[in-house]
Amino acid sequence: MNHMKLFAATVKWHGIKTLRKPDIARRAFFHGQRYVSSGTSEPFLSGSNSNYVEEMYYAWLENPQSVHKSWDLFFRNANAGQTYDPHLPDQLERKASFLQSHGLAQTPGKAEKLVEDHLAVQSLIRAYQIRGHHVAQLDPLGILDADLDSFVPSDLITTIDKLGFYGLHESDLDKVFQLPTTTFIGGNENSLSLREIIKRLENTYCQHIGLEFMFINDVEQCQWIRQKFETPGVMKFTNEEKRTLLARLVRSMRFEDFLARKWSSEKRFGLEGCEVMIPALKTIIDKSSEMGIEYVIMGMPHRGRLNVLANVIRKELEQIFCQFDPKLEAADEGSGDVKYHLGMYHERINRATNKKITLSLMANPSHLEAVDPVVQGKTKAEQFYRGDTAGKKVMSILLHGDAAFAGQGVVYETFHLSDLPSYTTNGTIHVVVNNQIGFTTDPRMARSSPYPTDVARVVNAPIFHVNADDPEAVMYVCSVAAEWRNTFNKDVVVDLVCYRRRGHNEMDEPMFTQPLMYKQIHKQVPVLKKYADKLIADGTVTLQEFEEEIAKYDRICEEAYTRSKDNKILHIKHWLDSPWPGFFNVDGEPKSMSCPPTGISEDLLTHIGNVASSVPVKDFKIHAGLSRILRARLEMTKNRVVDWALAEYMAFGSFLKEGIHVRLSGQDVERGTFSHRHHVLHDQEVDKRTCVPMNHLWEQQAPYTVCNSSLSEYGVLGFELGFAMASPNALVCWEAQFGDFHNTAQCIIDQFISSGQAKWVRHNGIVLLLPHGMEGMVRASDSDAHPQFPSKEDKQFEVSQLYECNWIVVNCSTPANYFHVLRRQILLPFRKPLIILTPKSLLRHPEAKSSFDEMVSGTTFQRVIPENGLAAQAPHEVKRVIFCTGKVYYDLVKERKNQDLEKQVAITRLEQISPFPFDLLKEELDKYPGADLVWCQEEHKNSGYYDYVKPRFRTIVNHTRPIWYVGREPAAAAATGNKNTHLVSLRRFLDTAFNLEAFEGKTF
Ligand SMILES: Cc1ncc(C[n+]2csc(CCOP(=O)(O)OP(=O)(O)O)c2C)c(N)n1
Ligand SMILES: [Mg+2]
Repeated sequence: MNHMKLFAATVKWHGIKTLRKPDIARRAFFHGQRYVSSGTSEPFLSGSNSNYVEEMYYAWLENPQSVHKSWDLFFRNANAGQTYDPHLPDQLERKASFLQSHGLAQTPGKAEKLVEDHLAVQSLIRAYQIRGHHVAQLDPLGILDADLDSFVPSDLITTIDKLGFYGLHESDLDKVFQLPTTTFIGGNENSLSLREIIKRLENTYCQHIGLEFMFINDVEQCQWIRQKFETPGVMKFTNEEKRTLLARLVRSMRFEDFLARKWSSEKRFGLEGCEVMIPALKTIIDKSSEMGIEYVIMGMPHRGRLNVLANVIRKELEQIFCQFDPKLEAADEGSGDVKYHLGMYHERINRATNKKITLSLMANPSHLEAVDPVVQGKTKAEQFYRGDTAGKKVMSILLHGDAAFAGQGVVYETFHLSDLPSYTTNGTIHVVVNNQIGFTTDPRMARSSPYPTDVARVVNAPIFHVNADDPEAVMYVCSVAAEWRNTFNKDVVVDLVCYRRRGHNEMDEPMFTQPLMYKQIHKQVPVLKKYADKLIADGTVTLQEFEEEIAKYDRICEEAYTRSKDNKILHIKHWLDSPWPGFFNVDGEPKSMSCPPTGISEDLLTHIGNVASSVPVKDFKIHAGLSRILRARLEMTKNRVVDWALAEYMAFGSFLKEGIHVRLSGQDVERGTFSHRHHVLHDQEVDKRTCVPMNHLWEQQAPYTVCNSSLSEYGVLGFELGFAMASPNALVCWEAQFGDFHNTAQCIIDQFISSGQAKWVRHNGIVLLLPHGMEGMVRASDSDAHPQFPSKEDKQFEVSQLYECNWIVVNCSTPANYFHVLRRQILLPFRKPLIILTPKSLLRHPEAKSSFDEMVSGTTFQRVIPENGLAAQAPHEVKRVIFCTGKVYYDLVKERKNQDLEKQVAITRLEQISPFPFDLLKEELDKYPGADLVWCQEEHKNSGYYDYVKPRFRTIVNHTRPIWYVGREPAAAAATGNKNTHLVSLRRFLDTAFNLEAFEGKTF
């Protein structure tokens, strides 16, 4: 950087002359060359030949068509286009042979030199475009290298001697060069002196903005960026714009000051050191609103969040201030959350454009970056419901901290969704608060990439680094970012290189760990003062006006503070980020506490079955194996039975008729991991021709989206959760490839799905399909523990219990029950996450079929499927009741038959695991008073449901009867990979299950 300044000074000292007139330019161009030909050594260019080429060149400059096309080509190549320097010798060779073939040259001469120098200048220009950002002055503190490296690229002209790299010399500085088409530094001029070229490149690429974009492999996009930043005078602001910027900085800064004054010992994760973020966001929003955006969905971490709520979203200040009152009582149920996690939704008029704009800040947990995919999913849904396929009305903005942006893998997973057809939000604007520290960790210890933003390069997103102490540069960059998104519908990153004035939070002492940095920070003049001084000095505002602006905002804060004291009750629902108008009653409660039967008419079942068995598009050739599958479906439909896949079809299809959108997303969901689903048919003869029969059910139907996702759980589950947030009238399902893999998305499950409603009073009806056999186990929640259970006369128990739990976990043993639980998900008067442990081998098990009779109108989901065979007919003689869930039921039934114990042993299936069906199980337990009670599971003791069901069964029997365990021993790994071991352990526990003496004499 110091080199840079030195060179700028040198250039100035030499004096910059812009040669405007074409004739002067031409003269300077030729007569100013370093290697002026000596007539003797260069016969071709000596005397009249030289004049001839010169004349031809001048003529070409006036009008390229006036010379022979071979000369046109030659001069054009010399002036433009050839930008890749390794080819330079090659190019020269070709030129030489060109000249030779025309009998014009033996040795390099004037024309050669002309070409050489032009190519050198082109390379130089390109060097700045690629590497200029490495020497840009990005750190407001002036002590750190934003790219973690103090190296100065050798091809940037930071000192005069660097010209030698290009075969140029100080004396060439005033020579004029034709500019290639890959630069816009000339503005209206086609040629500039080398001195001016370097100066303009420095201005564009090495001042307060560092541009990284040359890795983008689309020339049009590169040209667009070059034009936006290189064109002389682009960064001009009107006085009005400058005053608005100052006023916004006043608000940003005084808000933090106000909080610091009133609550000096409270954590608030203030924005000091990056106050410019508020005007930056406002510029993005203004500019986007101007271009037609109506809805902006934002996700952000802790830093500056309260300021964003106050000054960007415009949440009433008193609502924010009252949150600091420790005596504030919560009116809503649930645990609530800290103030810098809550979300917000606000519709208002954008003052800059006078257009309506809706802003939504998504609530998020502490887990940094976890909200990114959630924001994207919600944005996609809002675009989808508006038919905004190109993202012209709805967009997302994601804010990041530098350490988290570089460190958290979900950032990468989210970027990889950005260009997938069913996941793209048509461009996100990322804003990084790059305060060059993460808690107490220096960037050099926090990342291996030069910038915290390098992750964005994988999707060819341009990255605009900007010194946050230059508010005008920040505004310009933000406005270009908004235009970029609008033009190319691609992601873009704005990296606000700033500092953190205080510790990680206001209580932390940063001098413990970053003493030198903080010595500098303590000396740092706040950006507001710097900018105000500048505007006062150039007469844009007066000191008095500035002081009045400050006084005005301070007054606003004081008045709000006074009003905030009247707020004694906190309504978390006032902080909802995704309200569902009309779904709840005016108090935000469900409109009823009942759920209608979930069955559908026989006609509907038949119709859906027929479509599911067909290829509803003409001349479409499907695979022969698939034809067999479809024929089997048709057969089942005729026989009024369904397997798993068909039951799912029935549930999805029925919703589409009712106008409910269905979305199924996850790895390989279109076909289904186990090749059972086949929701997308592929033409065997026409590449990429596909058909989704589900979208051919009715003339008027809701659309069905089924989409194979990227190989990500964290990102994609977060995305679908966000999608499900946008509307209660959609069934949004995410399927894991195998259930076990859900745990790479554990953060979404724990922080959003399991606890989201408790923290943010926000409902969500997402469905998780987790193929489950021996492997994996979803963690059942404890929050549904129900110490008391009502008598079975309480008809509302089932629904109210669902309402009170945090999520629903089911493991269905029949296709019909799977159908019903999906249907119930939408027919309930509220939304609750649903986790379904879905089968693998049962998908094709001959016994795992259901009749239409179990699905027609009037039928419902069965939380418990009681024994209904011989044992149930004489319950008093039953010696044992085995309770189980899922696939093991079929193993147990087979074994019971083998051992001829159908009268002695009852087998009852627990289909809904959470909330626990206390009422129905009590009925079962009461029915078999003389039987011992067994819980049987195929999972290992420490990974199945035993620990969850045991205390609940005991509650039912009031601790008077034991519930014995039958299943595999505890194990560290979820499943064995050895078939024999698996079968031996299965045999062993089946033997125990039917050994009626197994527990005799044992105590509990
Ligand atoms: C996933 C996760 N890990 C760790 C933390 C703890 N934590 C909170 S803030 C923070 C530092 C974040 O640094 P940065 O992203 O640069 O943001 P800044 O605080 O500097 O604005 C850490 C490690 C967290 N909140 N989330
Ligand atoms: Mg940081």
